[in-house]
Amino acid sequence: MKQCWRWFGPDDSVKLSDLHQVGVEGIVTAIHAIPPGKAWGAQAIVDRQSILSAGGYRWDVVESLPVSEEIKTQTGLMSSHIAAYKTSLRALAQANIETVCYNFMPILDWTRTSLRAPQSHGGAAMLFDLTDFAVFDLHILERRGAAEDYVDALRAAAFERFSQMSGGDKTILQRNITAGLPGANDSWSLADVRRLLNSYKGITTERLRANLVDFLSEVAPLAETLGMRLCCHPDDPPFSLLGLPRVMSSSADYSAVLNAVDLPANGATLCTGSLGVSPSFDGPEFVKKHGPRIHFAHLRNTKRLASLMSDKPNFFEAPHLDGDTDMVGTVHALMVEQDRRKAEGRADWQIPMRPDHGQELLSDLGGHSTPGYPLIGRMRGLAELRGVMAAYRPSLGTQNCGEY
Ligand code: DNO
Repeated sequence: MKQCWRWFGPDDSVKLSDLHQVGVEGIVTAIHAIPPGKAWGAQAIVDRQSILSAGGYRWDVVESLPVSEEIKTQTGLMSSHIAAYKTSLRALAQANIETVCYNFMPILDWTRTSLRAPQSHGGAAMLFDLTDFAVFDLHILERRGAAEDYVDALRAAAFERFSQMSGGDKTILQRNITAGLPGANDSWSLADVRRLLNSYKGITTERLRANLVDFLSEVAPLAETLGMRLCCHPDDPPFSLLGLPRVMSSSADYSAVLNAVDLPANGATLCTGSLGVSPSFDGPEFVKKHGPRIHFAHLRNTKRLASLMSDKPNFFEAPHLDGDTDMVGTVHALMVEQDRRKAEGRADWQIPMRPDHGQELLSDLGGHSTPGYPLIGRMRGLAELRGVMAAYRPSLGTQNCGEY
């Protein structure tokens, strides 16, 4: 697999030139300053490429080309936003960038309640705690109807915790959940969240899935003609929050959407960390089922912890090889899939991967790095994953695959 790294652009505290020491082979980035719904211009893309090439890299994967809320809800300026999306795809193709990651999560991208939970080894990790989330939902956002989404014991625990929180604690919790994380479409105030929640009234899971399929029916045929690959990132976490529908939380969800627009350009981002929070996720099985359509892999691990509702576990971001996901088996399955593609003569046999997130370790500590994206923690993750890749030998055939 191509060992890539997410880089947030010139303001990223990690320097491109340092990444050669980490063993990074390719870059995943986006033009974060352009808001969802607006087209990416050719010049902005070329400017970013020049910065990358000065640092000795090429732009391997776009993450993300964000889908606007209007496209997800099919309201307002949807048509012009779809036109802008197509313009961006054409401009990216013109610049020889072929892989584009996006997600279809309503309102919030990835959601955590703590960005730096202390770990017993001395480092820190991101964490999702359902009781904290309920505190936010019931007592800070005060969402209408929220109480129905939580069992009695959880409501009581949330009330108890809220009564003991200081003003500062509440602000931090609110910021962790709504302030928009790197890679999120935007950062929202409480009023924004309430307004956006309103725009999802009446949007059921079926309706959101239909809206995703409508969007893909517009953009995937174009991507196919341009020789590009779109890859949908799963819901993170893979269960409903704030009463919103979720449509990319399981292997079955991927089957539905990949089959509905059955083109190679309509593909998946396999994020083992997001999908792996669900006890039903089986990484190697996911690869066996969707392998030919996996265009990008986010490799990270999570560890479930008991919450007061079994369908919505608490979890924290574990070291890359240590969580609930069978990482070695999943990487092996991805390597087998690459061999299958090579045998088939596919030009895109090599799957770009990145060590997704990392714990904050050693000099990462102190809160100076982007939450989830510290240098040392991700470097450890990439080193471990590289070891797994290097240990792979094709189970069939005699050739050593050499390139991994
Ligand atoms: C979090 C990321 C997500 C991802 C988007 C893709 O670290 O994996 O923010 O970039 O969901 O659209």
